[in-house]
Amino acid sequence: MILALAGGIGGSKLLLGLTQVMDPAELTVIVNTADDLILHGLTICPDLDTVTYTLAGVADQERGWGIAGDTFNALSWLGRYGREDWFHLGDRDLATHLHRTALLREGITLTEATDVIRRALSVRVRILPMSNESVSTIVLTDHGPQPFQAYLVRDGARHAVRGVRFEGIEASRPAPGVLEAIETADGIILCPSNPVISIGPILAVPGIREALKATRAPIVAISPVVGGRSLKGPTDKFLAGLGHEVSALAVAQLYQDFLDLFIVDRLDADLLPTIEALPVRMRAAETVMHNLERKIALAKEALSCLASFTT
Ligand code: FO1
Repeated sequence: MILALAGGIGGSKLLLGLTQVMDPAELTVIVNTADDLILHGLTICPDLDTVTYTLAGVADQERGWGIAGDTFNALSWLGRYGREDWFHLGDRDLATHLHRTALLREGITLTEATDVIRRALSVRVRILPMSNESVSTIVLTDHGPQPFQAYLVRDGARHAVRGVRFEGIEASRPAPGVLEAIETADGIILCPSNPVISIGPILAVPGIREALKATRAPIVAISPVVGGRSLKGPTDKFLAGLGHEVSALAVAQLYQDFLDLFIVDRLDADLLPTIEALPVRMRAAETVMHNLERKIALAKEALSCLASFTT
């Protein structure tokens, strides 16, 4: 069993590659839920949905989020009613949020609702939210604290980041199956997701980081930073805002207490002595996943790194 930890867009690309080179039924993914929001009375889980839609083959590949070919008629009517319309919920996507919200109101947990949705979309990968308790990323900016999606989407990530807070994290518990998956995995992969606001909240759920330190499974991470820049999304802003250097090395340092091997892009191959001094083994590979071939190649690389610990 291979376990992956993922945020939304970057994580999904690697997960798609993994499903092409291994049995999807032997893959479990723990997904960040601290980006979740309640809007129009609906529980919206962007990272869970991005992972599920990608693995179901219905994701909008261009944008990275939402459903391919979706329309936005309901959203434009919400706008006419004076409701917030900055978060672009497509008509089909809205059906997912209506369904999930109804399931939660009927009394099932987020873990169960996630499973119902992924099965309905014929996804064979087991998808686990990091926690059933609500955790919300609050971005501390030079314009005051902002909920994550307001900072990113409504305000276009234009305010300087000074820090982050994960509201509700102390009272959260790993969702059922999460600690067992870490304990029993044959190998663990940290996807190239934002280390601060995608992987960070997963690691901050009480018990998860400790379980990663204790597991016998080898742990491999892939850098989301290439040549000192994040390819997509605001990883660079968050690293810099929290006082870290924007480099693959800084990402390796955030994981060094449990990490066995770090995959960096070939552009960062010169980091070898510094990363291996942490001490974390390092491999350089093509990490930019422009197309399906690249996703598959990187997935194979990650699996071969994991296999190197058992042979
Ligand atoms: N990202 C945007 O940049 N603009 C949007 O309007 C937007 C809407 C949206 C709707 C549903 C969904 O599942 C994701 C959506 N995202 C949107 C992506 C999301 O804000 C972030 O990419 C993730 O939360 C970061 O992992």
